[in-house]
Amino acid sequence: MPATLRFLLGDQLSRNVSSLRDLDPDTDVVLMAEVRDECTYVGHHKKKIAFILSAMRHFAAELEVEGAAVDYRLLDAPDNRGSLRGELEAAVRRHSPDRIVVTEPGEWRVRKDMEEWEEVTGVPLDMRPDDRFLASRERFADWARDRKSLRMEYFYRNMRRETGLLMTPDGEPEGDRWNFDQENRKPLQGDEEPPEPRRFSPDDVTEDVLELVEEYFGGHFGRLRPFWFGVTAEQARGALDHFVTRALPQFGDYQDAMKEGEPHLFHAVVSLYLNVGLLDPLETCRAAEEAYRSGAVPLNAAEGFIRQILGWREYIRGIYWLKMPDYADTNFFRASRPLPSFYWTGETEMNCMRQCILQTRDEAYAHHIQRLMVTGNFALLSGLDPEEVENWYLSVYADAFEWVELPNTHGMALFADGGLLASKPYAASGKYIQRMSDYCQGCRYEPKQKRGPGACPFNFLYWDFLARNREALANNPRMGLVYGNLDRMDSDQVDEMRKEAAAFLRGLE
Ligand code: DLZ
Ligand code: SF4
Repeated sequence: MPATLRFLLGDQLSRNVSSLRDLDPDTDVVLMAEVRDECTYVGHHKKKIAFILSAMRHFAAELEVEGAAVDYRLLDAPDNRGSLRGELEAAVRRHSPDRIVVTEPGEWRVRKDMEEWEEVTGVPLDMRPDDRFLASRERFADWARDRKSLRMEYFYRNMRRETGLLMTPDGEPEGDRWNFDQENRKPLQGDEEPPEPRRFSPDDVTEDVLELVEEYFGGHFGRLRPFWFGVTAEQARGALDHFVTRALPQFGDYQDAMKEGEPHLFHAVVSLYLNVGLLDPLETCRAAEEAYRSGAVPLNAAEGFIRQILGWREYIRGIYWLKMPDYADTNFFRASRPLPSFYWTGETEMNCMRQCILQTRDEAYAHHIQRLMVTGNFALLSGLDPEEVENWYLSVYADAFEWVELPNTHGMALFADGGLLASKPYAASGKYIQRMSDYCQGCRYEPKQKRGPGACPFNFLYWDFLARNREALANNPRMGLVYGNLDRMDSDQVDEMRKEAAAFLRGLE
């Protein structure tokens, strides 16, 4: 019988993903391909490449145990074509399938390529919806239609109603409130003892991949070892359960806090598993809900965690597909400054930046506030080129795929979309970082000082950003207060800060 060729990508590692749902082990072939193009279209962090390739190998082995025929293409096979399309064409020649089945990919770039696959192979292509998400693209588009404001909060409430997560039997939100965001912003007191995330020792399969990554991608950013990510669905579930019992109770309070030497604090570190299909989003939310219902965790923790997955993650992905490809080209502030080299080396005297960058180098991880309010905030205030900043985020984080990275960086951090996602730019001075972290204690700069030697760059850059972009922002009702503050400042002082900012920004180049 002619075969069905099912081409599974490296971030689609779910047994019930749409392309595998009707898998017939007797007649079908599952194609999985390690390819150089996917490892290098941005210079991914070494840990990220190792994670994806090892997870792919483990997933292929599980399918084989099930009896499925897997045509698994190793990166270093002498005849590896180096691209998804090249590998598909070669597999079509090997298997002569009568149809190709795929799940639509998570990135526009790959989707455009995929749309040509039927023509280049001459084999009918069945591209199925990506059901690793709770809201389909159509469902999101329906929600967005005719809406003036696409704010996440309203979408999130719909998703709560639809799934019943944290809802009472009468259809009301648990605790009579939808959102406990105000209770997610405590700085650390100093005596907390954050648990470590669940770590896994590399098995032989992962060891092989680590050697491969060192050999082929040794020049990429990031430290490869120690490598401790889970690489199977079972390990990912173990990491989730570990988080729910150890860290979730305090996750709510300290979601936004930052501490030197504590890259993970009370965070789950499961986004990488969710984003390659090793964890199911609904199951992940249910685990947090159960912990709340059993009295093990407070509501602000369960709700804060569920909001990230059921609200934010789904919303961001909906926006990506609704607005691409034009979305990536917007540049509201016409920002064009090149990304400073310290984003790759960590060699800067700003301790907050240094800590967040070095941690990123070591762990391929930073939590949302480190990404948004430190490295992202600096990029916003300094007017860094959105495309360069986006490539950095897409490269350096193990959980980064364009569907999530682009709206998060372009819209949330850089406000490059002019306010589609955020009602105002997440611009902040050194005061915010001082309140939410202990970074300033180890810094050569003084977070309270706005100008003169030793002034925190986030301060003069903040006021310069506001003054520089007055025309673009002054009509934003949520900016009235800060522009009022700027206008009340002594104009000579403002001029001096702006001169310092200009000198500092020149120094970046
Ligand atoms: C990110 C990534 C990497 C590093 N390597 C591979 C690979 O070798 N083979 C593969 O099928 N997928 C890989 N991926 C994930 C793809 O880049 C991902 O499927 C697209 O970005 C679409 O989301
Ligand atoms: Fe960052 Fe300024 Fe604090 Fe230094 S003083 S850590 S630059 S916020």
